[in-house]
Formats: sequence, structure tokens, C-alpha cells
Amino acid sequence: MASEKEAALAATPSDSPTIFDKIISKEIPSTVVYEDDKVLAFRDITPQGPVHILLIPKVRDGLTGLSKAEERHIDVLGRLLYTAKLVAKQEGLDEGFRIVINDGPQGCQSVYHLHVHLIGGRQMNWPPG
Ligand code: DGP
Repeated sequence: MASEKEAALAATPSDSPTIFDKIISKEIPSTVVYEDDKVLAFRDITPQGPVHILLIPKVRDGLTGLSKAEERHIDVLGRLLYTAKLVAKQEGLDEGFRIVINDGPQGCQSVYHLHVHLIGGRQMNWPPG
């Protein structure tokens, strides 16, 4: 299986539908930990910690990545971060956690539907790789 970096370098930044559309429509199964009308949160298939959850907007609306954000996305961006905090609490990450948004090839983004990584359950290091 390709590493995350290889997957990111192989991915073409585009507006095409992504695997996350099929996760939203439940065509592809995932372990959903939170859902409301705007946000879906599910466990990452290649977890980088005991807890690794992806939070995505249910409607992409041009938000392929954070670098494509416009003023109309401010509400959903805030909602994603606030939901990450709720899910962190739900997952018992009381000692802390990390939020990551990868953007573009150099940022190691492999899926072009904006997503927030919530990673926790272990001691993190800094700087990230
Ligand atoms: P990024 O590299 O930031 O674009 O993160 C994409 C993440 O998506 C990566 O950590 C693996 C995850 N992922 C990719 N395909 C699937 C899938 O089919 N199911 C789940 N649950 N996660 C996936």
C-alpha cells in the first residue's frame, strides 16, 4: 500500500468527486462517530494514533482544500473545528489532541474534499514530518 506521502504526490488536485462523496452517501462503509446536517465525522482508514477521525463538510461547495476557502465557507470551517472539539470530548481525549489540515501536494493532501484530522490517544511530537 502506498504511503500517505506517495498517495498525496500521486493525487491530482481537482474538483472531481472523491471517495468521501461515497462515504457521505454510505455507498462505502465507514465508522461514523458523529453526524449532523452539515458535518460527518468518521474513523480514518489508516489511523496515525489510537484515535484518528476525519471531519468533513457534507457538501463540499468548492472546498477541495483550505486554500480554496472563501468567505461563504467561514461558517462551515468554524463548525468543523467546533465539532472536532465535541468529538475529542466524546472520544475521551482529555489530555489533548492534534488537529491537522493537509493542503496541496506539499501539505500531503491526498483527498480533495476538505477534511480535518483529529488525532489523539498518544503523545505527539513537534515538529511534524
Ligand atoms: P489527507 O492525506 O490529509 O488528504 O488525508 C486523507 C485521509 O483519508 C487519509 O488519512 C486516509 C483517509 N482515507 C482515504 N480513503 C479512505 C476511506 O475509504 N475510508 C476512510 N475511513 N478513510 C479514508
